[in-house]
Amino acid sequence: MNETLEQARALLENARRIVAVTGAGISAESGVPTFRGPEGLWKSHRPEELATAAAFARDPQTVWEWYGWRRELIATCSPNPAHLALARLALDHPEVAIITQNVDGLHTRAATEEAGHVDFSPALPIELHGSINRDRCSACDARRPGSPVIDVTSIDTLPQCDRCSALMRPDVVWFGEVLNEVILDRAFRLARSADLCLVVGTSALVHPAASVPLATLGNGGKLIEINIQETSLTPYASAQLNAPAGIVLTKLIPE
Ligand code: BV8
Ligand code: ZN
Repeated sequence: MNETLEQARALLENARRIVAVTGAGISAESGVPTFRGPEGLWKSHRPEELATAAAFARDPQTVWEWYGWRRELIATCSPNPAHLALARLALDHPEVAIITQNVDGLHTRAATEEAGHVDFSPALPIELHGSINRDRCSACDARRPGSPVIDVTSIDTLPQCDRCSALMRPDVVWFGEVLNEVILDRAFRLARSADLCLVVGTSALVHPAASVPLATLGNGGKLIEINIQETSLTPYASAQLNAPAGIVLTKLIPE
């Protein structure tokens, strides 16, 4: 891997504009289960049963039970060296954007750890799929920080909107739901204008997020893939670093 690491280092040093596109794999070393890995979340659950608006309408208690469990688990996890390395890169290099599919908030916490508590920092991510730590009203557009513990004993004990009393839901994008247009447009614009895309810890299966790295390629940019497995993006990568993100990114972006 050393030769590839050298290649990746050279690409990073020469890059003018960099986007990092991350998936659940970047949080694996923090203890957040991925979706499709051997111990993945989907193994014990079925996406169509849980991560859809129809499932929530049919059985909000079960959907909230799953998100409540994930929220409590994520609260015990911390950013790992991979998140911190990307935050360092974004703070040290003038043109870096972190675009994440993850809803765990660990990039945001890494930005705060690396740069202190600021309202804006180049290390803050664009969250394509929302945030598990925020609640959104299922009827009006009220949002609020998510409650740490969800009482799922009955419909009446589930989180309700302070404004219109409708059920609150996790502020994430479910399958079959469109992504926020402004966020998606910004992600594609940044990817198109980048000359290097770092793709970290994603199976590249979920669209439209999986197409963001292709926007860099489509404009003549290069790809570095960091993943413990091959994906559909691997053939397009100028360097494929086949090892855990925490190890690779710390070598690539030393403290
Ligand atoms: C949309 C938030 C327009 C919720 C998520 C039929 C009907 C409707 C839609 C579709 C359809 N068929 C296809 C679609 C489109 C669908 C889609 O892409 N489906 C896929 C499964 C085929 N997309 C959508 O529905 C999107 N909306 O298209 O709207 C529309 C509307 C109506 C009809 C048609 C179209 C919305 C998608 C957003 C879904 N929400 N999350 C929640 O989290 O609960 S997606 C979910 O999967 C996560 O956000 C996650 O980020 C995402 C992708 O997964 P990955 O991050 O890649 O994670 P995964 O576990 O898969 O892989 C981990 C990787 O890490 C692996 O490669 C592994 O090797 C690697 N790894 C592990 N450890 C490490 C590591 N790498 C490095 N180091 C390590 N240590
Ligand atoms: Zn409401």
